[in-house]
Amino acid sequence: MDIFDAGVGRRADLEIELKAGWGDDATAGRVIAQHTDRWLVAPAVPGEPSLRQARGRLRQSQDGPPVTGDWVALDAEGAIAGVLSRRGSIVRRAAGGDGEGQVLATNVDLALVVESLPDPNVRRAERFAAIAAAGEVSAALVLTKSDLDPEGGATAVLLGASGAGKSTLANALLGEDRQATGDLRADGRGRHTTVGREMLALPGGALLIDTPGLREVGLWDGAVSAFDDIEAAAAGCRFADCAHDTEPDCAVLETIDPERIEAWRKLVREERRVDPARRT
Ligand SMILES: Nc1nc2c(ncn2[C@@H]2O[C@H](COP(=O)(O)OP(=O)(O)OP(=O)(O)O)[C@@H](O)[C@H]2O)c(=O)[nH]1
Ligand SMILES: [Mg+2]
Ligand SMILES: [Zn+2]
Repeated sequence: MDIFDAGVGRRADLEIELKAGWGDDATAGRVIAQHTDRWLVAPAVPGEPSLRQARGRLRQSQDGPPVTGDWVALDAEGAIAGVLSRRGSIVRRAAGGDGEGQVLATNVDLALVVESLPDPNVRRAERFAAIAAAGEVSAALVLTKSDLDPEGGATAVLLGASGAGKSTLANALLGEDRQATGDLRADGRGRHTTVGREMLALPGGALLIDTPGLREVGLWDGAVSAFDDIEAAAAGCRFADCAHDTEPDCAVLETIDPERIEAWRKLVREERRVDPARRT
């Protein structure tokens, strides 16, 4: 087995939970495969995974045996002594439906739900996404086999600040270094390397437009429509010209997250700077 760096998925408080639960002699490992009564465990530092056994009581515990993705505590003899708390699990209701769930994977941050073109099954994708959501895992939909879809080939556009890495990403998707990319300045920001807007044909059939980064996010009419919840809430304010600032009975202040209000204010200020006549 090759060296496997389980530390990539390591979380900050791992050691604290490990020592508190299993003592100073315990070490952490991550289950990277399950076999019957044996688990392939990678150490929390880069190293070679090895097959481990689990202590008997663990095999009967109510969380069930360790599963792929689990962080486990290894005791002084190198056996799995316990399973650390799970964050983000994909749980399938066991066949037969006796209510017991089967944990398919755990400690996952993102579920990639895969459907194939040209006929993705939307209902099924929704069920997979719901399973992910139930386990507190974010989900993204991946559509494969775009080559089989006569209507594949969407046109995408890269937007972002200069130096964000748009052209680097375009080159990665192209599979060749077509777009010039900028040297990183000491402050980590780019220097307006891309000067025109250019459409590129990606190997998968999609089109991608690379654009020069904007020094400040460009301002456009209607950007505030991304904040229509604020506009909707404003209908409930006592004063028709409420600035949602210090006014009494302000429905915006009462119902909208202050950080969101601040983001909206910032955008409105910027729109005014561009078009002083605008009073949204
Ligand atoms: N460390 C690191 N650097 C990256 C990554 N992606 C891009 N860069 C670097 O960021 C710098 C700017 O990348 P570009 O792709 O030219 O950025 P851009 O968004 O196209 O910039 P403009 O064309 O000026 O709008 C280059 O030095 C890249 O090598 C990344 O994932 N990691
Ligand atoms: Mg660029
Ligand atoms: Zn108000």
